[in-house]
Amino acid sequence: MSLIASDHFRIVVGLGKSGMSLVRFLAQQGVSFAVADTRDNPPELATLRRDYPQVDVRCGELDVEFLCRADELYVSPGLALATPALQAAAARGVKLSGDIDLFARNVKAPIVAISGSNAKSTVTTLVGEMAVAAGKRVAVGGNLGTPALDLLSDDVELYVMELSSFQLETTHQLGAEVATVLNISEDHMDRYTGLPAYHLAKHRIFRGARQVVFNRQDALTRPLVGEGLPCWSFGLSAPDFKAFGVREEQGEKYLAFGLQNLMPVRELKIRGAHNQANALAALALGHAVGLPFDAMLTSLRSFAGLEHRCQWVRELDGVSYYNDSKATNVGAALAAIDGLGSDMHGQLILIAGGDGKGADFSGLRASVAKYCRAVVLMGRDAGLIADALGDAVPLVRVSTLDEAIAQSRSLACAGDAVLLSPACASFDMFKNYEERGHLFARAVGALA
Ligand code: UMA
Ligand code: ADP
Repeated sequence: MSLIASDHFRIVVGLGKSGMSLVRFLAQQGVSFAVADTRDNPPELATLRRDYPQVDVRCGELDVEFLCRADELYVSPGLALATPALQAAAARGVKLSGDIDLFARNVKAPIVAISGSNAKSTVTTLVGEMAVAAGKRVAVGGNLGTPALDLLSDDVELYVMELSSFQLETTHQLGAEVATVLNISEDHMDRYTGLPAYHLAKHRIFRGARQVVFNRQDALTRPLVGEGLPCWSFGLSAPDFKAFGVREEQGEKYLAFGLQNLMPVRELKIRGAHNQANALAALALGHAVGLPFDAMLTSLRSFAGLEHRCQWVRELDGVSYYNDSKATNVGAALAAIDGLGSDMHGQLILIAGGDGKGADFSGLRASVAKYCRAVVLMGRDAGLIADALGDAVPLVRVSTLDEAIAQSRSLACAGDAVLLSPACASFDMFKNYEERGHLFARAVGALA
C-alpha cells in the first residue's frame, strides 16, 4: 500500500534522471501530477512525451502561479531551493520535497544511508558488495547510479543509498536503519551560503535514524542525536569499544574492531590511508545492519576500487600514472595527495584545475609543498589555484589535458607518480569527470 495521499496534486520540478523516476513512480501510483523544468529541452522530455503523453509539462522559466496549483513540489537535486519561484511557492504554503523523501515514505526494508563530501560512492559500493557477499537481496543507488525510487521493490531486503546534500535538502524524514556523514569539507560553495549551511543539509541524513556511524577524526560528522541511540565510530587511530580503527602490532597494521584485529591492512587492494578509512566506514555500516565479518572481509580483499578514484593507469619510465578525476573538490584532492604521497618514495606531479565551484584552494598548499615536485594547472580556475599555492612548488600553466600530460612526463623522475586530481569540477573543459578521466587514461595509455 502506498503512503501517498491520492487527493493531492503534485508537480515534479526538473526532468532529469531523478525527475523521470518520480514520473514513473507517481504514474504507477495513479495520482495526478504535472512536470516543470527551467530548461527548454530537458534531458528526459522525449521519454516523458513518448511514455506519458497525457502529463502536462511546462518547460522554460518557472511559473509561480502554475507551481502554486500543487500541494507538493518534488524538486530535482540539480535545482537550488533558493530559486526564487520555488521560494515564492513555498511562501504560499506549497511543500517542497524530493525523490528521497518520497522513497523514505514508501520503503519497506532497512536503509543504510551514506553521505559526506567525499568517498560516498566508494563506501556505498563497498557496503553493497558486502551485503551481496552476505547473501542479502540488496539494492544500491541514490546519488550514485539508479535513482532511489527506481530501486523500490518488495523483494529487496536492504537498501544502500548514497545521498548528496542536494537530495537531503528536500528530505524531511529519512528513518534510516543506520546513517553516516563520512567527512565534511568545502564543496558546492556555489550552491550554499557557506560551510554551516552545507553541514546542516548533510546532517538531515540523521533524521529518524536508528543507529549512526561517525568519523571520530572529523568532528563535523558527529550528529546531535539523543542519548541511547547506538553510535559506531571509525577512524585511523586504534579503536576503542564499539569503534573501528587501525591497530599496529609487531610491525603489522590491522583493520580492527574494538580489541579484535580483523585483517591486515596490506590485504586491501585500494591504496592510501583515505581508503583504509573508507574500508573501516563500510565495516561499521555493515556491522550495524548485522552483516557478518567473514563476508565483509571477503569483499574488502577483492574490491579494487572504482574508476576515476585514485585509479592506477600505467607505469612508464618508472613513473606511475593515477586517474583521480573524481576529485572534484579540495578535500578529495587532499586525500589523494596525502594518501598516495605518504605511501611512496618519490614525489608527485599533480595535474589540477577546472571549475572550482567557489572553493578556497589555500588548503592544498601544505600537502602540495610536502609531496609534490611540481603542479601542472589547467582550466578556468587555474589562476586561483596558482595564487593559493604561491611559491610552494614550481607551477606550470597549460591549456589542454594533452599538454598537461606531456609537461608532467617531462617533469617526473623515476619513482614519481603523475596524479590527475583536479580539486575542481570538469564542466569548463569536459562533459563530466568521467570524460576527463577517460581522456586522461587514453592519452597516458598512448604515450610511447
Ligand atoms: N537543471 C536545470 N533546470 C531544472 C532542473 C535541472 O537547469 O529544472 C540543471 C541543473 O543545472 C543541474 C542539471 O540540470 O545541475 C541536472 O539536474 P537534475 O536535477 O536534472 O539531475 P538528475 O539527472 O536528476 O540527476 C540527479 C543528480 N544530479 C545532481 O544532483 C546535479 C545525480 O547526481 C544523481 O545521480 C541522479 O539525480 C539520480 O539520483 C549526479 C551529481 O553530480 C551524479 N551529483 C552531485 C555530486 O555527486 O557531487 C551532488
Ligand atoms: P563521492 O561519491 O563522495 O564523490 P568517491 O568515492 O567517488 O566519493 O570519491 C571521490 C573522491 O574522493 C576521489 O577522488 C577520492 O580520491 C577522494 N576520496 C576517497 N576517499 C576519501 C576520504 N576518505 N576522504 C577524502 N577524500 C576521499
